[in-house]
Amino acid sequence: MAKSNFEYVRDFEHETRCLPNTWIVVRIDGKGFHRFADLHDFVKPNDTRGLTLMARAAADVMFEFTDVIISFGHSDEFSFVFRKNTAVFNRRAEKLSSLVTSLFSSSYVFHWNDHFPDTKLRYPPAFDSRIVLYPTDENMKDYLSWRQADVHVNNLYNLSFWSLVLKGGLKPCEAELKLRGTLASDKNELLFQEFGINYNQEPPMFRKGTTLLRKSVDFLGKGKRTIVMPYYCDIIKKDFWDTHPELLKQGKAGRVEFHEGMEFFEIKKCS
Ligand code: DGT
Ligand code: MG
Ligand code: MG
Repeated sequence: MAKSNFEYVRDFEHETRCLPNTWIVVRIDGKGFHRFADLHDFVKPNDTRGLTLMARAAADVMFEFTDVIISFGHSDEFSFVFRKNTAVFNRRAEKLSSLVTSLFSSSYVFHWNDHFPDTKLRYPPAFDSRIVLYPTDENMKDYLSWRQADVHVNNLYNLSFWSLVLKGGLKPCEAELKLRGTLASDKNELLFQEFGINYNQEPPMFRKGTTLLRKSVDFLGKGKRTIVMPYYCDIIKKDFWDTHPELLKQGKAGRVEFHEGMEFFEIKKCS
């Protein structure tokens, strides 16, 4: 086929391939979610509806990208870890990052009404994204540990701050001043002494963030299905990786037994 005179402009296109044999992490984060959460009356400091909606959108990303072996999120962010040997889109960074982000954003809007039936979505939310490559298993595990440690630090601070403001009647600047320079133990003590809150009894979803894993489950003889299961557990300790050995082996989805009340996500399409 004859080429047009304009064909040369293709030479200006540039693509970045993620290095082979490295864990690919795509992290998305809500743009201006401080304002978004306020405008949509999110419960402070943690809104279960918003956090579950984030997990729902992340599960859709995992259904589309089956090479994502684990994802982890809290607040307005989610990290997706692609297996080291993934060949999806020839490991093209822009393709991966942009598709994960746009699918996440559209799924967030698609499922909004299920989670906020009484709240009109006031404007289309947006998410940014970045890609980071980790060469060793240890680096990748440390990355996830870093994100989970962040949940702990932020959640303890936010719970203390909002308890002082909403229950203690302090102005935000007074609460900030009171918490300045305090250690984790001081905040635990303050929560318990002033508000009767035992931090360790706060919902695990708030304290530990949400970890999503792909699992294969036999629905009581009705056949095996692949689901995405949320876990609200410690992912820093070795125990987590021992319990889910398929992750580091880059193997197939691990099996779980079905039980009543089990929490999981399945692909949802409009009928
Ligand atoms: P950015 O990411 O630089 O565009 O700015 P933000 O405003 O998204 O800041 P970021 O990502 O550092 O912090 C997340 C914000 O989202 C934080 O201000 C609190 C808000 N947020 C996230 N989840 C919840 C929630 O469950 N409840 C409430 N009230 N706010 C939340
Ligand atoms: Mg943000
Ligand atoms: Mg954030």
